[in-house]
Amino acid sequence: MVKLNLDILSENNRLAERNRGWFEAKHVLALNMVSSPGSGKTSILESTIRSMVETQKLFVIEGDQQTTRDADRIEKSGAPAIQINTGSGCHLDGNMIHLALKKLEIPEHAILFIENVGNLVCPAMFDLGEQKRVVVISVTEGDDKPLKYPYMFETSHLCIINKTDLLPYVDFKVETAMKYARQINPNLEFIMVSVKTGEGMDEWYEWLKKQLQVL
Ligand SMILES: Nc1nc2c(ncn2[C@@H]2O[C@H](COP(=O)(O)OP(=O)(O)O)[C@@H](O)[C@H]2O)c(=O)[nH]1
Ligand SMILES: [Mg+2]
Repeated sequence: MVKLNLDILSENNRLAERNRGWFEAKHVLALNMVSSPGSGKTSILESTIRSMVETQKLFVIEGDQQTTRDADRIEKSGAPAIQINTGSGCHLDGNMIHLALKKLEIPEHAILFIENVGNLVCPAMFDLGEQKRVVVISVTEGDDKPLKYPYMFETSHLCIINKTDLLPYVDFKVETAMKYARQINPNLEFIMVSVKTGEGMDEWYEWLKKQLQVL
């Protein structure tokens, strides 16, 4: 059983490296957006697309178990999107991204957002070849999530804390969440946002621009 798990992951890692080479050759910034269901990944992407699409080439791969709802939302906001339905699967993998890349026809210097299946466990195990992993948590989820799902926070580069407009109504201590996450990953960056009010979104756009500069 252990051997089988290792084999699945090593095959995925091989395919992820192939994707990473493809992104590097085309100077494409690929971001793997991970979170529990409902933390606001699609909402963040919709706002980002509306704000940046005039000046930046943006593409989205949407992962969900069923439906094309998120890809439809993304397309409405103005960027090409492809939906991958994983069925009973709880994460995207390197081969799914490889197949989606063939269909999307992404030009050089684009940003590719990959919205993973909402789940703080399985997607952490599967490298997709992305340059950066962005974990989104929302203030309604509780500030102990970094302790309960450490591998996701350990493997992420940026943590977006969303729905700050709801902070007055919930028992979520931003400092506590950050402290727990830093215990696991001292290099993790944080941006606090509210998609609803727009607070913090400029900082996120600046972070994206900074990543493009170092490609
Ligand atoms: N109050 C509030 N609600 C939000 C915010 N961002 C997203 N939502 C809501 O949270 C729900 C889930 O958002 P969605 O983007 O579908 O999350 P996803 O499952 O991570 O893609 C939707 O009802 C959104 O309108 C926010 O900043 N503040
Ligand atoms: Mg979504």
